[in-house]
Amino acid sequence: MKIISLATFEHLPVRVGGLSEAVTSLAEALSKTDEVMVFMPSHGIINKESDMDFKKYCEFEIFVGDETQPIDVYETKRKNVRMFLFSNKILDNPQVYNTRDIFIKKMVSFTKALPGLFNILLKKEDKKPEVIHINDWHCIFAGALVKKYFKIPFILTIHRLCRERMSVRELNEVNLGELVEPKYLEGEYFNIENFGAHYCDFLTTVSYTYLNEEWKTFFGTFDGKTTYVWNGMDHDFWSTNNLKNSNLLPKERRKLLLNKHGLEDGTLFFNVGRLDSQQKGIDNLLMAFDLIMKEKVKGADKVKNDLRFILVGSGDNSLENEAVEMESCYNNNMRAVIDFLRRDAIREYYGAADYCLIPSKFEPFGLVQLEAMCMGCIPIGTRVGGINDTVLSIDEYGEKATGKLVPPNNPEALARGIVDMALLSREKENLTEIIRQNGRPHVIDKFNWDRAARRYKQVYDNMATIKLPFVSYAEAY
Ligand code: NHF
Repeated sequence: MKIISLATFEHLPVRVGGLSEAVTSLAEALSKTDEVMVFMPSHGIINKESDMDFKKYCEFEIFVGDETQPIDVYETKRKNVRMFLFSNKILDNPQVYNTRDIFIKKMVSFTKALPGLFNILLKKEDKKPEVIHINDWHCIFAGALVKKYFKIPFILTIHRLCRERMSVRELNEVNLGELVEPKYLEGEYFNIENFGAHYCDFLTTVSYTYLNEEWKTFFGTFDGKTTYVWNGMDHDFWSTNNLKNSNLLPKERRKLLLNKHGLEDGTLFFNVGRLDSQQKGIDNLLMAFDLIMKEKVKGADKVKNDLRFILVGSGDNSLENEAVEMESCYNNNMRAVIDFLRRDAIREYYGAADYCLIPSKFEPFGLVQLEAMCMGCIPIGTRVGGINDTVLSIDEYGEKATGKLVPPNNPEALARGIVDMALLSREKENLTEIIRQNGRPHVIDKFNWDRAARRYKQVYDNMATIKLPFVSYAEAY
Protein backbone atom coordinates (compact mmCIF):
# COMPACT_ATOMS: atom_id res chain seq x y z
CA MET A 1 0.00 0.00 0.00
CA LYS A 2 1.28 3.40 -1.02
CA ILE A 3 0.53 6.91 0.14
CA ILE A 4 -0.69 8.73 -2.94
CA SER A 5 -1.28 12.47 -2.91
CA LEU A 6 -3.27 14.52 -5.39
CA ALA A 7 -3.36 18.30 -5.70
CA THR A 8 -6.23 20.03 -7.45
CA PHE A 9 -8.28 23.22 -7.54
CA GLU A 10 -11.52 21.25 -7.88
CA HIS A 11 -12.81 18.31 -5.86
CA LEU A 12 -16.38 17.79 -4.68
CA PRO A 13 -18.12 19.66 -3.12
CA VAL A 14 -16.29 22.31 -5.18
CA ARG A 15 -17.25 21.96 -8.83
CA VAL A 16 -16.71 24.25 -11.77
CA GLY A 17 -16.40 21.62 -14.50
CA GLY A 18 -15.54 18.01 -15.29
CA LEU A 19 -12.17 18.29 -13.47
CA SER A 20 -13.96 18.04 -10.14
CA GLU A 21 -15.73 14.78 -10.93
CA ALA A 22 -12.62 13.31 -12.47
CA VAL A 23 -10.35 14.00 -9.48
CA THR A 24 -13.01 13.06 -6.91
CA SER A 25 -13.75 9.73 -8.55
CA LEU A 26 -10.09 8.93 -9.14
CA ALA A 27 -9.22 9.63 -5.50
CA GLU A 28 -12.07 7.39 -4.38
CA ALA A 29 -11.01 4.55 -6.68
CA LEU A 30 -7.36 4.79 -5.59
CA SER A 31 -8.39 4.76 -1.94
CA LYS A 32 -9.74 1.21 -2.32
CA THR A 33 -6.16 -0.06 -2.31
CA ASP A 34 -3.96 2.82 -1.13
CA GLU A 35 -3.91 5.69 1.32
CA VAL A 36 -5.02 8.82 -0.53
CA MET A 37 -4.55 12.47 0.43
CA VAL A 38 -6.08 15.32 -1.56
CA PHE A 39 -4.79 18.90 -1.25
CA MET A 40 -6.91 21.87 -2.31
CA PRO A 41 -7.51 25.55 -1.44
CA SER A 42 -10.58 25.80 0.80
CA HIS A 43 -12.42 28.10 -1.67
CA GLY A 44 -14.49 29.05 1.39
CA ILE A 45 -16.18 25.67 1.93
CA ILE A 46 -14.95 25.29 5.50
CA ASN A 47 -16.94 28.39 6.44
CA LYS A 48 -20.12 27.14 4.81
CA GLU A 49 -22.70 25.04 6.53
CA SER A 50 -22.44 21.54 5.19
CA ASP A 51 -22.60 17.96 6.35
CA MET A 52 -18.80 17.77 6.19
CA ASP A 53 -16.85 17.76 9.38
CA PHE A 54 -13.66 19.87 9.23
CA LYS A 55 -10.99 19.56 11.91
CA LYS A 56 -8.05 21.93 12.16
CA TYR A 57 -4.94 19.94 11.32
CA CYS A 58 -2.18 22.56 11.70
CA GLU A 59 -1.21 26.16 11.16
CA PHE A 60 1.95 27.83 9.88
CA GLU A 61 3.20 30.84 7.95
CA ILE A 62 4.34 31.32 4.39
CA PHE A 63 6.32 34.13 2.75
CA VAL A 64 5.08 35.74 -0.43
CA GLY A 65 7.32 38.58 -1.57
CA ASP A 66 7.64 40.91 1.45
CA GLU A 67 4.48 39.61 3.02
CA THR A 68 3.91 36.94 5.68
CA GLN A 69 0.66 35.00 5.34
CA PRO A 70 -0.92 32.73 7.96
CA ILE A 71 -2.13 29.34 6.72
CA ASP A 72 -4.65 27.13 8.52
CA VAL A 73 -5.02 23.58 7.25
CA TYR A 74 -8.30 21.75 7.84
CA GLU A 75 -8.76 18.04 7.40
CA THR A 76 -11.89 16.12 6.52
CA LYS A 77 -12.63 12.62 5.30
CA ARG A 78 -14.79 12.00 2.26
CA LYS A 79 -15.45 8.30 1.76
CA ASN A 80 -11.99 6.86 2.32
CA VAL A 81 -10.06 9.91 1.13
CA ARG A 82 -8.25 12.34 3.46
CA MET A 83 -8.82 15.88 2.22
CA PHE A 84 -6.62 18.75 3.37
CA LEU A 85 -8.01 22.24 2.73
CA PHE A 86 -5.79 25.30 2.93
CA SER A 87 -7.36 28.38 4.39
CA ASN A 88 -6.58 32.08 4.74
CA LYS A 89 -8.11 35.28 3.37
CA ILE A 90 -6.88 34.54 -0.13
CA LEU A 91 -7.45 30.80 -0.25
CA ASP A 92 -11.00 31.10 1.12
CA ASN A 93 -12.20 33.15 -1.84
CA PRO A 94 -15.23 31.24 -3.21
CA GLN A 95 -14.41 32.28 -6.77
CA VAL A 96 -12.36 29.27 -7.81
CA TYR A 97 -10.66 30.85 -10.83
CA ASN A 98 -11.82 34.49 -11.15
CA THR A 99 -10.41 37.06 -11.63
CA ARG A 100 -6.92 36.40 -12.99
CA ASP A 101 -5.22 38.65 -10.39
CA ILE A 102 -7.07 37.06 -7.48
CA PHE A 103 -6.51 33.61 -8.95
CA ILE A 104 -2.75 34.10 -9.31
CA LYS A 105 -2.56 35.17 -5.65
CA LYS A 106 -4.45 32.01 -4.67
CA MET A 107 -2.19 29.85 -6.77
CA VAL A 108 0.95 31.39 -5.27
CA SER A 109 -0.31 30.92 -1.69
CA PHE A 110 -1.22 27.30 -2.45
CA THR A 111 2.21 26.74 -4.03
CA LYS A 112 3.97 27.89 -0.87
CA ALA A 113 1.56 26.20 1.52
CA LEU A 114 1.82 22.68 0.07
CA PRO A 115 5.50 22.05 0.95
CA GLY A 116 4.73 23.58 4.38
CA LEU A 117 2.12 20.89 4.99
CA PHE A 118 4.46 18.16 3.73
CA ASN A 119 6.93 19.24 6.46
CA ILE A 120 4.26 18.97 9.12
CA LEU A 121 2.98 15.61 7.86
CA LEU A 122 6.51 14.31 8.25
CA LYS A 123 6.83 15.63 11.79
CA LYS A 124 3.32 14.81 13.03
CA GLU A 125 2.74 11.42 11.40
CA ASP A 126 6.15 10.48 10.07
CA LYS A 127 4.43 10.21 6.69
CA LYS A 128 5.60 11.29 3.31
CA PRO A 129 3.38 10.67 0.26
CA GLU A 130 5.25 8.55 -2.27
CA VAL A 131 3.94 10.46 -5.23
CA ILE A 132 2.42 13.87 -5.91
CA HIS A 133 -0.15 13.83 -8.71
CA ILE A 134 -0.89 17.31 -10.03
CA ASN A 135 -4.11 18.00 -11.90
CA ASP A 136 -3.96 20.86 -14.40
CA TRP A 137 -1.74 23.92 -14.46
CA HIS A 138 -3.06 25.57 -11.31
CA CYS A 139 -1.05 23.24 -9.07
CA ILE A 140 2.08 22.84 -11.22
CA PHE A 141 4.32 25.13 -9.15
CA ALA A 142 3.20 23.41 -5.95
CA GLY A 143 4.09 20.02 -7.45
CA ALA A 144 7.47 21.32 -8.59
CA LEU A 145 8.40 22.58 -5.11
CA VAL A 146 7.31 19.32 -3.50
CA LYS A 147 9.39 17.34 -5.97
CA LYS A 148 12.38 19.63 -5.44
CA TYR A 149 12.32 19.65 -1.62
CA PHE A 150 10.90 16.22 -0.81
CA LYS A 151 12.37 14.22 -3.68
CA ILE A 152 9.17 12.49 -4.62
CA PRO A 153 7.93 11.81 -8.14
CA PHE A 154 5.73 14.45 -9.71
CA ILE A 155 3.01 13.24 -12.09
CA LEU A 156 1.24 15.85 -14.17
CA THR A 157 -2.18 15.26 -15.72
CA ILE A 158 -3.45 17.73 -18.28
CA HIS A 159 -7.24 17.67 -18.26
CA ARG A 160 -7.29 20.57 -20.70
CA LEU A 161 -4.42 22.61 -22.06
CA CYS A 162 -4.81 26.26 -21.06
CA ARG A 163 -1.45 27.70 -22.19
CA GLU A 164 -1.36 30.15 -19.30
CA ARG A 165 1.75 32.31 -18.95
CA MET A 166 3.32 34.40 -16.22
CA SER A 167 6.09 36.92 -16.64
CA VAL A 168 9.46 36.39 -14.99
CA ARG A 169 8.85 39.62 -13.08
CA GLU A 170 5.58 38.21 -11.65
CA LEU A 171 7.40 35.08 -10.49
CA ASN A 172 10.28 37.01 -8.94
CA GLU A 173 7.89 39.25 -7.06
CA VAL A 174 6.46 36.29 -5.21
CA ASN A 175 9.88 34.68 -4.83
CA LEU A 176 9.29 31.77 -7.13
CA GLY A 177 12.19 32.85 -9.30
CA GLU A 178 14.03 29.69 -8.22
CA LEU A 179 11.92 27.77 -10.78
CA VAL A 180 12.89 29.92 -13.76
CA GLU A 181 15.36 28.38 -16.16
CA PRO A 182 16.01 29.72 -19.67
CA LYS A 183 14.64 26.56 -21.33
CA TYR A 184 11.14 27.27 -20.01
CA LEU A 185 11.04 30.86 -21.20
CA GLU A 186 9.19 32.34 -24.17
CA GLY A 187 10.78 35.80 -24.25
CA GLU A 188 10.16 37.23 -20.80
CA TYR A 189 7.25 34.88 -20.27
CA PHE A 190 7.07 31.55 -18.57
CA ASN A 191 4.61 29.00 -20.02
CA ILE A 192 3.39 27.15 -16.94
CA GLU A 193 2.28 23.90 -18.61
CA ASN A 194 5.47 23.76 -20.62
CA PHE A 195 7.47 24.13 -17.42
CA GLY A 196 5.38 21.47 -15.65
CA ALA A 197 5.74 19.02 -18.50
CA HIS A 198 9.55 19.47 -18.51
CA TYR A 199 9.83 19.27 -14.76
CA CYS A 200 7.47 16.35 -14.05
CA ASP A 201 8.46 12.69 -14.03
CA PHE A 202 5.45 11.55 -16.00
CA LEU A 203 2.94 13.44 -18.09
CA THR A 204 -0.55 12.17 -18.86
CA THR A 205 -3.69 13.42 -20.50
CA VAL A 206 -7.20 12.05 -20.59
CA SER A 207 -7.67 10.58 -24.06
CA TYR A 208 -5.67 9.07 -26.89
CA THR A 209 -7.19 11.35 -29.52
CA TYR A 210 -6.50 14.52 -27.49
CA LEU A 211 -2.91 13.37 -26.99
CA ASN A 212 -2.57 13.08 -30.77
CA GLU A 213 -4.42 16.29 -31.54
CA GLU A 214 -1.98 18.20 -29.34
CA TRP A 215 1.08 16.07 -30.11
CA LYS A 216 2.81 18.56 -32.38
CA THR A 217 1.82 21.59 -30.35
CA PHE A 218 2.69 20.19 -26.94
CA PHE A 219 2.85 16.53 -25.93
CA GLY A 220 5.33 15.36 -28.60
CA THR A 221 8.12 17.36 -26.92
CA PHE A 222 7.77 15.05 -23.93
CA ASP A 223 7.67 11.75 -25.81
CA GLY A 224 8.97 8.90 -23.67
CA LYS A 225 7.32 10.08 -20.49
CA THR A 226 3.90 10.84 -21.88
CA THR A 227 0.78 8.76 -22.17
CA TYR A 228 -2.99 8.92 -21.72
CA VAL A 229 -5.33 7.51 -19.09
CA TRP A 230 -9.04 7.50 -19.80
CA ASN A 231 -11.37 8.83 -17.16
CA GLY A 232 -14.18 6.69 -15.83
CA MET A 233 -17.86 7.21 -15.25
CA ASP A 234 -20.21 6.94 -12.30
CA HIS A 235 -22.58 4.40 -13.87
CA ASP A 236 -24.45 3.73 -10.65
CA PHE A 237 -25.71 7.29 -10.69
CA TRP A 238 -26.26 7.45 -14.46
CA SER A 239 -28.74 4.61 -14.64
CA THR A 240 -32.34 4.53 -15.86
CA ASN A 241 -33.19 2.64 -12.65
CA ASN A 242 -32.87 5.95 -10.81
CA LEU A 243 -35.38 7.80 -12.98
CA LYS A 244 -38.69 9.01 -11.57
CA ASN A 245 -40.53 6.97 -14.22
CA SER A 246 -38.08 4.09 -14.42
CA ASN A 247 -40.96 1.66 -14.97
CA LEU A 248 -42.04 3.36 -18.21
CA LEU A 249 -40.66 2.75 -21.69
CA PRO A 250 -38.25 5.46 -22.96
CA LYS A 251 -40.88 6.48 -25.54
CA GLU A 252 -43.44 7.02 -22.82
CA ARG A 253 -41.01 9.08 -20.76
CA ARG A 254 -40.25 11.15 -23.86
CA LYS A 255 -43.91 11.89 -24.43
CA LEU A 256 -44.31 13.04 -20.84
CA LEU A 257 -41.24 15.27 -20.94
CA LEU A 258 -42.18 16.86 -24.26
CA ASN A 259 -45.65 17.40 -22.96
CA LYS A 260 -44.24 19.16 -19.91
CA HIS A 261 -42.45 21.53 -22.29
CA GLY A 262 -45.62 22.09 -24.34
CA LEU A 263 -44.36 20.07 -27.30
CA GLU A 264 -46.01 17.24 -29.20
CA ASP A 265 -44.32 13.87 -29.32
CA GLY A 266 -41.49 13.43 -31.85
CA THR A 267 -37.85 12.30 -32.13
CA LEU A 268 -36.10 14.09 -29.30
CA PHE A 269 -32.58 15.52 -29.62
CA PHE A 270 -31.07 16.96 -26.48
CA ASN A 271 -28.00 19.00 -25.58
CA VAL A 272 -26.77 19.81 -22.10
CA GLY A 273 -23.87 21.86 -20.76
CA ARG A 274 -22.06 25.14 -20.92
CA LEU A 275 -23.24 27.35 -23.75
CA ASP A 276 -19.96 28.35 -25.32
CA SER A 277 -18.55 28.55 -28.81
CA GLN A 278 -14.87 28.17 -28.09
CA GLN A 279 -14.93 24.57 -26.78
CA LYS A 280 -18.50 23.26 -26.71
CA GLY A 281 -19.43 24.39 -30.24
CA ILE A 282 -22.96 25.55 -29.39
CA ASP A 283 -22.75 28.13 -32.20
CA ASN A 284 -22.40 25.24 -34.68
CA LEU A 285 -25.26 23.33 -33.08
CA LEU A 286 -27.66 26.27 -33.42
CA MET A 287 -26.55 26.73 -37.04
CA ALA A 288 -27.09 23.03 -37.75
CA PHE A 289 -30.59 23.11 -36.30
CA ASP A 290 -31.40 26.18 -38.38
CA LEU A 291 -30.12 24.45 -41.54
CA ILE A 292 -32.43 21.52 -40.89
CA MET A 293 -35.47 23.67 -40.19
CA LYS A 294 -34.79 25.65 -43.37
CA GLU A 295 -34.47 22.33 -45.27
CA LYS A 296 -30.97 23.13 -46.42
CA VAL A 297 -29.81 19.55 -45.80
CA LYS A 298 -30.82 16.50 -47.83
CA GLY A 299 -33.61 14.56 -46.18
CA ALA A 300 -34.50 17.40 -43.78
CA ASP A 301 -37.94 17.80 -45.38
CA LYS A 302 -38.78 14.22 -44.34
CA VAL A 303 -37.83 14.60 -40.68
CA LYS A 304 -38.15 18.22 -39.68
CA ASN A 305 -41.80 18.24 -38.61
CA ASP A 306 -41.20 15.32 -36.29
CA LEU A 307 -37.95 16.70 -34.87
CA ARG A 308 -37.81 18.01 -31.30
CA PHE A 309 -34.80 19.80 -29.88
CA ILE A 310 -34.26 20.72 -26.23
CA LEU A 311 -31.19 22.64 -25.19
CA VAL A 312 -30.37 22.85 -21.48
CA GLY A 313 -27.58 25.05 -20.16
CA SER A 314 -26.26 28.51 -19.50
CA GLY A 315 -23.16 30.44 -20.47
CA ASP A 316 -22.38 33.08 -23.10
CA ASN A 317 -25.12 35.70 -23.15
CA SER A 318 -25.11 35.96 -26.92
CA LEU A 319 -25.70 32.19 -27.28
CA GLU A 320 -28.39 32.22 -24.60
CA ASN A 321 -30.20 34.99 -26.52
CA GLU A 322 -29.74 33.23 -29.84
CA ALA A 323 -31.22 30.03 -28.42
CA VAL A 324 -34.22 31.85 -26.98
CA GLU A 325 -34.82 33.64 -30.29
CA MET A 326 -34.63 30.35 -32.13
CA GLU A 327 -37.15 28.83 -29.76
CA SER A 328 -39.66 31.54 -30.66
CA CYS A 329 -38.93 31.03 -34.35
CA TYR A 330 -39.38 27.23 -34.21
CA ASN A 331 -41.90 27.05 -31.42
CA ASN A 332 -43.32 23.65 -32.39
CA ASN A 333 -39.89 22.03 -32.43
CA MET A 334 -37.54 23.63 -29.94
CA ARG A 335 -37.17 24.62 -26.31
CA ALA A 336 -34.25 26.47 -24.74
CA VAL A 337 -33.96 25.83 -21.00
CA ILE A 338 -31.46 28.50 -19.95
CA ASP A 339 -30.55 27.15 -16.56
CA PHE A 340 -27.86 25.25 -14.69
CA LEU A 341 -29.75 22.11 -13.68
CA ARG A 342 -28.78 19.63 -10.99
CA ARG A 343 -27.44 16.25 -12.04
CA ASP A 344 -30.62 14.39 -11.12
CA ALA A 345 -32.75 16.80 -13.17
CA ILE A 346 -30.46 16.34 -16.18
CA ARG A 347 -30.75 12.58 -15.77
CA GLU A 348 -34.48 12.82 -16.49
CA TYR A 349 -33.72 14.39 -19.89
CA TYR A 350 -31.27 11.64 -20.84
CA GLY A 351 -33.87 9.09 -19.81
CA ALA A 352 -36.42 10.58 -22.20
CA ALA A 353 -34.38 11.75 -25.20
CA ASP A 354 -33.60 9.63 -28.27
CA TYR A 355 -30.33 11.39 -29.07
CA CYS A 356 -27.81 13.56 -27.26
CA LEU A 357 -25.88 16.16 -29.28
CA ILE A 358 -22.23 16.88 -28.39
CA PRO A 359 -20.85 19.35 -30.95
CA SER A 360 -17.51 20.17 -29.20
CA LYS A 361 -14.70 21.77 -31.19
CA PHE A 362 -12.25 20.06 -28.87
CA GLU A 363 -12.90 17.84 -25.85
CA PRO A 364 -10.02 16.31 -23.89
CA PHE A 365 -12.32 13.62 -22.49
CA GLY A 366 -15.93 14.79 -22.02
CA LEU A 367 -18.55 13.30 -19.78
CA VAL A 368 -21.79 13.99 -21.62
CA GLN A 369 -21.38 11.29 -24.26
CA LEU A 370 -20.73 8.70 -21.52
CA GLU A 371 -23.67 9.85 -19.41
CA ALA A 372 -25.87 9.58 -22.50
CA MET A 373 -24.64 6.07 -23.38
CA CYS A 374 -25.17 4.93 -19.79
CA MET A 375 -28.75 6.22 -19.93
CA GLY A 376 -29.72 4.65 -23.25
CA CYS A 377 -29.66 7.96 -25.12
CA ILE A 378 -27.66 7.73 -28.36
CA PRO A 379 -24.80 10.28 -28.65
CA ILE A 380 -24.19 12.20 -31.88
CA GLY A 381 -20.83 13.86 -31.33
CA THR A 382 -17.87 15.34 -33.13
CA ARG A 383 -14.78 13.26 -33.88
CA VAL A 384 -12.56 14.97 -31.33
CA GLY A 385 -10.68 14.00 -28.15
CA GLY A 386 -12.50 11.75 -25.73
CA ILE A 387 -15.68 11.74 -27.82
CA ASN A 388 -13.76 9.98 -30.57
CA ASP A 389 -12.23 7.51 -28.08
CA THR A 390 -15.49 6.58 -26.39
CA VAL A 391 -18.24 6.57 -29.04
CA LEU A 392 -18.25 3.73 -31.58
CA SER A 393 -19.73 5.31 -34.68
CA ILE A 394 -22.42 3.60 -36.78
CA ASP A 395 -20.41 4.35 -39.92
CA GLU A 396 -17.59 2.01 -38.86
CA TYR A 397 -19.21 -0.26 -36.30
CA GLY A 398 -22.69 -0.94 -37.75
CA GLU A 399 -24.61 -3.14 -35.31
CA LYS A 400 -21.82 -2.83 -32.72
CA ALA A 401 -22.06 0.98 -32.73
CA THR A 402 -22.92 3.06 -29.70
CA GLY A 403 -23.55 6.37 -31.50
CA LYS A 404 -22.67 8.55 -34.45
CA LEU A 405 -19.57 10.68 -35.04
CA VAL A 406 -19.37 13.65 -37.40
CA PRO A 407 -16.45 15.90 -38.39
CA PRO A 408 -15.87 18.81 -35.99
CA ASN A 409 -16.53 22.48 -36.64
CA ASN A 410 -18.84 21.76 -39.56
CA PRO A 411 -22.50 22.73 -39.04
CA GLU A 412 -23.56 21.12 -42.35
CA ALA A 413 -22.01 17.77 -41.38
CA LEU A 414 -23.64 17.97 -37.95
CA ALA A 415 -27.00 18.75 -39.55
CA ARG A 416 -26.58 15.78 -41.90
CA GLY A 417 -25.71 13.54 -38.94
CA ILE A 418 -28.86 14.61 -37.12
CA VAL A 419 -31.04 14.03 -40.19
CA ASP A 420 -29.43 10.61 -40.84
CA MET A 421 -30.15 9.49 -37.30
CA ALA A 422 -33.70 10.86 -37.39
CA LEU A 423 -34.24 8.83 -40.57
CA LEU A 424 -32.70 5.78 -38.93
CA SER A 425 -35.17 6.06 -36.05
CA ARG A 426 -38.03 6.09 -38.56
CA GLU A 427 -36.81 3.50 -40.99
CA LYS A 428 -34.69 1.08 -38.94
CA GLU A 429 -36.19 1.00 -35.52
CA ASN A 430 -34.51 -2.32 -34.66
CA LEU A 431 -31.02 -1.06 -35.41
CA THR A 432 -31.68 2.12 -33.42
CA GLU A 433 -32.71 -0.02 -30.46
CA ILE A 434 -29.57 -2.18 -30.74
CA ILE A 435 -27.33 0.92 -30.80
CA ARG A 436 -29.18 2.35 -27.84
CA GLN A 437 -28.62 -0.82 -25.84
CA ASN A 438 -24.95 -1.17 -26.81
CA GLY A 439 -24.00 2.04 -24.98
CA ARG A 440 -24.23 1.11 -21.33
CA PRO A 441 -22.20 -2.14 -21.31
CA HIS A 442 -19.55 -0.46 -23.48
CA VAL A 443 -19.13 2.34 -20.93
CA ILE A 444 -19.18 0.06 -17.89
CA ASP A 445 -16.56 -2.21 -19.40
CA LYS A 446 -14.10 0.37 -20.79
CA PHE A 447 -14.57 3.57 -18.83
CA ASN A 448 -14.68 2.77 -15.18
CA TRP A 449 -12.66 4.39 -12.41
CA ASP A 450 -11.13 1.14 -11.14
CA ARG A 451 -9.59 0.68 -14.54
CA ALA A 452 -8.37 4.29 -14.57
CA ALA A 453 -6.91 3.90 -11.06
CA ARG A 454 -5.03 0.73 -12.12
CA ARG A 455 -3.50 2.55 -15.06
CA TYR A 456 -2.51 5.59 -12.97
CA LYS A 457 -0.86 3.22 -10.51
CA GLN A 458 1.15 1.79 -13.39
CA VAL A 459 2.24 5.36 -14.15
CA TYR A 460 3.14 6.00 -10.49
CA ASP A 461 5.10 2.76 -10.24
CA ASN A 462 7.02 2.83 -13.48
CA MET A 463 7.97 6.45 -13.26
CA ALA A 464 10.40 7.95 -15.71
CA THR A 465 12.82 5.04 -15.63
CA ILE A 466 10.52 2.62 -17.44
CA LYS A 467 8.55 3.80 -20.40
CA LEU A 468 4.88 2.94 -20.02
CA PRO A 469 3.89 0.75 -22.95
CA PHE A 470 1.92 2.93 -25.27
CA VAL A 471 -1.43 1.22 -25.72
CA SER A 472 -2.94 2.41 -28.94
CA TYR A 473 -6.62 3.18 -29.27
CA ALA A 474 -7.21 0.08 -31.42
CA GLU A 475 -5.32 -2.22 -29.02
CA ALA A 476 -7.20 -0.82 -26.06
CA TYR A 477 -10.43 -2.08 -27.51
O1 NHF B 1 -13.63 15.53 -19.27
C1 NHF B 1 -11.94 15.94 -16.85
C2 NHF B 1 -12.40 17.03 -17.85
C3 NHF B 1 -12.62 16.51 -19.27
O2 NHF B 1 -13.10 17.19 -21.54
C4 NHF B 1 -13.09 17.62 -20.20
C5 NHF B 1 -12.36 18.90 -20.00
C6 NHF B 1 -11.74 19.19 -18.68
O3 NHF B 1 -12.36 19.79 -20.87
O4 NHF B 1 -10.81 15.26 -17.26
O5 NHF B 1 -11.42 18.04 -17.87
